[in-house]
Amino acid sequence: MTESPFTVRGVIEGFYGKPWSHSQRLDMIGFIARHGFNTFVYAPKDDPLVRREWRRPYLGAELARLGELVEACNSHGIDFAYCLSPGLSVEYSSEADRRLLTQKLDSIAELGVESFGLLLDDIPAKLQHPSDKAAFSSLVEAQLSMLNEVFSERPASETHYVCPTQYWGYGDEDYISALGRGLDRKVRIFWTGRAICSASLDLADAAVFENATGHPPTYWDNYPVNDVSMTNELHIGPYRGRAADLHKKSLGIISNAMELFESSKIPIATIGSFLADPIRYNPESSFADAIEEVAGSHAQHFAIFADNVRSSCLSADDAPVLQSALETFAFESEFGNRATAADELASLTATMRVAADYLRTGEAARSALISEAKPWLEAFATGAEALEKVVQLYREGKLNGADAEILRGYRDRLRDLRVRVFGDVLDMALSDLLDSAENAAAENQPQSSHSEESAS
Ligand code: LTM
Repeated sequence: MTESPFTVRGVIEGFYGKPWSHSQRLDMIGFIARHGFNTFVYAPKDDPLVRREWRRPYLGAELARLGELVEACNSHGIDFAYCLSPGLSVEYSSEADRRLLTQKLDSIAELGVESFGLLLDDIPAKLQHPSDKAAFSSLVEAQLSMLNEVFSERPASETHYVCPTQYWGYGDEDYISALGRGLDRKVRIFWTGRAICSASLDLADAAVFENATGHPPTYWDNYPVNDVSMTNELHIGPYRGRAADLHKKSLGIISNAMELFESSKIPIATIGSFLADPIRYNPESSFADAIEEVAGSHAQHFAIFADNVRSSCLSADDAPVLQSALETFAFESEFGNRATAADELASLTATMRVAADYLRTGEAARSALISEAKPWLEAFATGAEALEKVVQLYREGKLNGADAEILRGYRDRLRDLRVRVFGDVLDMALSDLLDSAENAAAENQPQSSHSEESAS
């Protein structure tokens, strides 16, 4: 295996939602080590000791569990980075708060941790405490004063990360430029790219960031995370849209995972393949390999399901195989061989139905990966049933008749399920069929009532 060109190859538990369990974290550390990563960043937004109650120290069992994570990382050659998010309540100018930050980092350093992050994302963008307003002229000045004092007192051998308050954009905005210029060059600055969840990351943007801040970006890549407004999407699709030469202007990539632990492993495995060899990385073959590994004996059926839940900011194709079958059907039924127009769609639909039935019963349904995906799987099963109905109505010559109204029920049920499966593909196809049926019905209406009206 050739050596990865990326210095930092990580996964961050940095999502909003129920934090992973201790055993899941241990499992993930082994998993990412097998996939060539070298960093695990501990930053669960809803671990109270990380954010809301950042001043409270780890004690007893909580401290011991962190120690076990550090040991697991050490034994797998993974750097464990511990992060604190004090920004909701910190008084930047307060000596007492700075001391508490130092003490908390010290207590974790005693476990053998040598990498720390101070995260200032998703916090008030203005100074809040009167003392801070009196002491500083801007947020960035306050943050630099605190960060520089805390970091300067730490051992030179430690690695330090900072997540800025403005962590996405063009990379040369006033705030991020001042923050970067004010931090020691060794500090690694997180950046998510042009957007919170960026469709692409490229060398030109990385260069803008580096020129403005004096630091190459360390990408906090918000994929596959699906928290907050993305909870209706299951981000299991492969990694895409990251330039193969990104390592030339960035330190590396740290992928923010989903609360859905097993599902996260599929895209994370593809991210591992990209980081290991970005030039030869092939999203589709990496995706197939990842499904094979994570879904195990259920992989064949899971792959059919997974192909229809690709929607994310990284993917323009929602359900590529279904999209193509529906396009063939639409064309052939109008301009081609009407007798065989539905054959491809029928065979795909049958495969989908078998997969849905298999994944929703027995041992498959009980597996952690598949039970996590249950809401999406239910929608997938409903969609497969809707497509079977389309094929049946077509073959019976009823697709343009009153019977097509049944499709409205399926479409509305899928909308009510509020999870994104098939992207827009199935909804648009069902809506088109309903429109065509309505138009056909209108054309077939006898003209009599109309002519009676005009006659009177
Ligand atoms: O992205 C960053 C730096 N912070 C938060 C994450 O914790 C969150 O998981 C993602 C996705 O919603 N967005 C954020 O703003």
